[in-house]
Amino acid sequence: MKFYTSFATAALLGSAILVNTSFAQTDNLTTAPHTVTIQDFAFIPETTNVAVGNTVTWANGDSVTHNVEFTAKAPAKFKSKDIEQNGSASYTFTKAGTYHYRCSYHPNMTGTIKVTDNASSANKN
Ligand SMILES: [Cu+2]
Repeated sequence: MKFYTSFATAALLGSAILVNTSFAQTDNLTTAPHTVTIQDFAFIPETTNVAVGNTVTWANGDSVTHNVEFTAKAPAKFKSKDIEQNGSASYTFTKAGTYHYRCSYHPNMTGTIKVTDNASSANKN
């Protein structure tokens, strides 16, 4: 019996680690900081799912200056300051919806933030 319990605990721990790994890859863990990395003229990940109230930080790993500007159809207006190498800018989402954005200096650099009303639907992807 004792052996069985230990085995079950180990199995649970194992699946918890697997779950955490998949969250990290899809950036869906709403309690984690949401960071979009700017690298090689691209936003990585291209799409990030968050919940209302979450903050997304864009961190620039390029040597070139970039920024983040929501497109006209986004539920809110935002244009970041210039983000220089190793710099970052953040935005806290207060309205649900789909936010397409781009770097206004390099309009082919695009990304999306999907904001849902609550944490449980954000986790559904
Ligand atoms: Cu840019």
